[in-house]
Amino acid sequence: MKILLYNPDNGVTRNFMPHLWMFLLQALTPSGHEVLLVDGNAQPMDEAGIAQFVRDNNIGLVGIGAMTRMIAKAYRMADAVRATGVPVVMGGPHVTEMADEALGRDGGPRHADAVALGEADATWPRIVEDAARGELKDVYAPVDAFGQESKPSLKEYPVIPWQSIDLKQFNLVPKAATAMLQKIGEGWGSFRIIPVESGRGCPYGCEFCTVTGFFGDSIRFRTNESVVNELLLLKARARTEKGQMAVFFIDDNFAINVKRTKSLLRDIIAAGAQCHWVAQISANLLRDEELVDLIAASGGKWIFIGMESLDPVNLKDVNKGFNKPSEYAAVLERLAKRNIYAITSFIFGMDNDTPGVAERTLQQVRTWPPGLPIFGLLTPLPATPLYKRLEAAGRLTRPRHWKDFVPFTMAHIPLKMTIEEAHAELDYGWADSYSPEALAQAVAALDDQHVGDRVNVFLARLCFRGIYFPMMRKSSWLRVVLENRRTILRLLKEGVFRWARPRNSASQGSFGVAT
Ligand code: B12
Ligand code: SF4
Repeated sequence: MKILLYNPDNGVTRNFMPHLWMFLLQALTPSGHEVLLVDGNAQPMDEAGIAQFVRDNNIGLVGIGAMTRMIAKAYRMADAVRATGVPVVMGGPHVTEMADEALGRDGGPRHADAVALGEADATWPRIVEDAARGELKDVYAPVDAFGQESKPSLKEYPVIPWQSIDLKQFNLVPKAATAMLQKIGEGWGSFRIIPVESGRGCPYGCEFCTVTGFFGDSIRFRTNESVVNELLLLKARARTEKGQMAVFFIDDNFAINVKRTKSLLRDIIAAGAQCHWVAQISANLLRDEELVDLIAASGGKWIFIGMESLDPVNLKDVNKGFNKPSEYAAVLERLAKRNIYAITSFIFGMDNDTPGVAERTLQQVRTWPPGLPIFGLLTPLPATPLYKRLEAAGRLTRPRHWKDFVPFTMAHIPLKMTIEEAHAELDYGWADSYSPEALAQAVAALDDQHVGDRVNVFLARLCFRGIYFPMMRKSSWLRVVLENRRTILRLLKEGVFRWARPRNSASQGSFGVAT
């Protein structure tokens, strides 16, 4: 049987990174079946397009995974596939919480023939075999022989065959430039950010977050050896292709067990598996100097920190009181000293927020080493404690907000400002942080750094701008390039000048494979 795994696009920007679930399920598919992958963010498709693809490729089963944000599109695509007579199985965080919605048991239309609840590592092979026999069940739940929920230990993690997977759709280097860029240095013919997980689960239980409910509060880790081998495989592929790759450790909190993280990073270094990587780590765990040293030595370049708010009252409200805004600056300095940059994430529209919160936040951000500030709105995702609290208080204005999804639009009324005021704060945060002037300042603030590091920060800012400002078309990119031409020219001039004087340092400026 031929299987298509499909991830819908998010409608705002092309994702910079593919989704791990597709590769994982592909690796867990029983032999004898062929799996094709389509990520809508890299390979846009509409309803007619997916129906045609399914017919042209003689697909026998379609698996669709989606976050809440993409679920409306996912349902439309599922409907189009089912109309061709091919069954659809859906999985991921949204349908796990809203299985009745996907199965049409809540009074609405049915979108999926089957739903995989929770982690599907163990149920996927069963789903495939049932589908091949034409005996799909409605619901697949990961349970043990006694009917108790069971979670994969990750000690037996599948080997994802990165050396042979078709990754063309995920190359961030434009096709036209590939041949030329392959010849530069170790080669830049391809550049991909690859998702790798080293563990699952987070015990912190922040009120707005799906993770603790979905993956559980017990944390499970892969063996160091299996992670190291995966990095070596990825590095080997990049080398063979005369290209570059970076890794996104998608663990919710990569240093949740600091001792384990240090041991993994030491093993990465010992095996020569260093590569440039990104990970999410909460600020409280970055107090440890030795950990930060190891992050730098193993290739860590960007750390995503869920700061959420500078207001301790807000943080306490959402059960994130372990975040201490008073230590944010020190944490960022600690990273910056080692040429590691931070992606600092903030949420506006929290219950103690008042108009002006964006500027108050930015006043602090401007005093920090340059990084990537990003902003969102407090969003009641299904089944989270936040959703339940707001629902009980009668504060949800659009209880099924995902069905008529509008990006960056609140679904409840904050306590101390209106929804419109919260939207205006969000807009201000993005516009101020990603204007050509702000980008130029971020680059200038790193004047003492290698040009590669500054190019890294600049390119990352250009990409992150697309989280909020739609960047689906080439013309949008062209406009942004034009707006930022002065900074681009400055970096280009400096790059050419430095070409003649390559640095001898151990740290690498580019965001590619450290060799
Ligand atoms: C990496 C990541 C991202 C990446 C992008 C995704 C990518 N390219 O990988 C980035 C950083 C860009 C991102 C952004 C966002 N993210 Co995010 N992200 C994650 C993260 C940390 C890891 C995802 C992952 O790979 N997990 C590991 C894999 C193995 O797990 P999985 O995807 O759940 O898949 C398993 C099962 O769900 C199931 N499954 C999944 N799909 C399917 C499909 C089928 C057919 C089947 C059978 C099974 C199945 O099987 C898999 C194996 O067990 C998760 C949290 C988490 N730990 O999952 C949040 C998470 C998915 N993100 C979340 C959110 C909210 C966002 C944002 C909306 C945040 C924001 N406010 O802007 C944005 C929106 C993105 C966009 N614009 O498209 C939420 C989603 C909650 C929800 N109900 O939708 C999560 C769960 C985190 C949270 N705080 O709650 N994210
Ligand atoms: S620390 Fe991050 S992953 Fe853990 S519960 Fe809080 S927001 Fe979710």
